[in-house]
Amino acid sequence: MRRALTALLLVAVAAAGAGTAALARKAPPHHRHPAKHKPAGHKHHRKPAHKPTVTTPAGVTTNPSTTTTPAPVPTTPADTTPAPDTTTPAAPAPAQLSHALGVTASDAPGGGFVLSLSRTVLGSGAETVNFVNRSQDGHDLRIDDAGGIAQQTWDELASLATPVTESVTLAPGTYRIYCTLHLGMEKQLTVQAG
Ligand SMILES: [Cu+2]
Repeated sequence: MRRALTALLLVAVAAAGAGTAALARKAPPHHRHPAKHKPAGHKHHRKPAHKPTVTTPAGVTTNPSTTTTPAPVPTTPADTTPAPDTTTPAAPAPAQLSHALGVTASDAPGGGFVLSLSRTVLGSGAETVNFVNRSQDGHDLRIDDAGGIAQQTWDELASLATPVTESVTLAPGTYRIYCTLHLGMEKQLTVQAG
């Protein structure tokens, strides 16, 4: 009988495998933990319990005032956070000026034609301007400075023709970019230093 039982136990242990191992791991800590915790926990509880009882009669009113002091602390980090944010965007702003412009001629939904720009502000200097005609009619393009003097011109592009890229050097100022064939097909372009 004993042999049969031990055999069964061995089989059970082998079959359980990890299960028994887990149980074996769980068992020892259970026994150890209560033993360690009990003395440690009791000591900790007793020590603070003694101190408050001694200090309570000395100054009960001083303790609440010190606990409310940490409240102003959160305002200090809040003040330091916005400071780096305001200084950071100021510097990279001039670097964002582009020197590339896309100009597209297209048919307006309600009739007529529309000229649209990929951006309305460029950095001064050498510019690359790409003229695209998506309209069902032909359009040309011209860039004039504020005095009406042409800075660059494009010949008429047939409907859906291959886009034409031209280079032009523009100084800071305001420019008029337009199609000479259709009144109202125009946009204003601003060139800034950079
Ligand atoms: Cu036009």
